[in-house]
Amino acid sequence: MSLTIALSKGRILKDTLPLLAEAGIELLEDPEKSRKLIFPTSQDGVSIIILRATDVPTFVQNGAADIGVAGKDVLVEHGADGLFELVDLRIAQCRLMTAAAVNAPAPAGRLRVATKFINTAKRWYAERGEQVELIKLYGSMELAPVMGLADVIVDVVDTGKTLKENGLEPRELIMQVSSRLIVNKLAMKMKQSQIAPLVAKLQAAVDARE
Ligand code: PRT
Ligand code: MG
Repeated sequence: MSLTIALSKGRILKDTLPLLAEAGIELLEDPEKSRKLIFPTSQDGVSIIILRATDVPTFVQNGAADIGVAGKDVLVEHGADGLFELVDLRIAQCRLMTAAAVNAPAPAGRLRVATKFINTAKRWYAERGEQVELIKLYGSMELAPVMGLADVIVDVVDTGKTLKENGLEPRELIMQVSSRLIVNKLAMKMKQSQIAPLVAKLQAAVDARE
């Protein structure tokens, strides 16, 4: 039986590979040094595909990948229909926050919020009864307040260095984020004999780190 695992380059790949290795799955080639997007592994029939972080839930949801690793920020924004979130891998930890220019006062009118997390931001401000104007961006969110495009941003923060270097400060915590192991619902049923042991091994590898 074949099994496809969806990962994204960068911190998720880097932090997931040691966990997969503990479950007996190792890459034969370094994806960071290759243009290929699909890689065989040390385990027969198990391959790893490399996607944009935000595309991982889409592939898993539709069964184009059986399993994936995605940040909670991405999962909440995308919605979790058709997939199970089975393990908190506790990797790629960060916080989803609002941020604004240092000491900037709240604007008189409607707050302008720039973010790539449109659904999450909309829900969060709605829960507060705040009517805001949402501005969809795909990257370099930090520039929006600096250039006067928005009053605040909603973005992921780790050390806070990027905010600081751009004259911004963190304001409100929206959620704590870590990466999760997600599994396609149908694959969970059809490939249970393959997936269940893998999930158990990954959970054990995570628990062993506490
Ligand atoms: O980069 P790309 O546009 O392809 O996609 P992406 O940014 O969504 O993916 P990637 O690989 O950068 O991040 C994947 C996941 O890692 C995210 O979905 C988060 O769950 C998690 N994660 C953990 C982070 C960070 N830490 C993080 N620091 N994702 C992004 N960042 C950004 C942050 O927004 C800032 O711009 O990294 C920059 C440095 O952060 P500071 O606070 O340390 O300066
Ligand atoms: Mg990035």
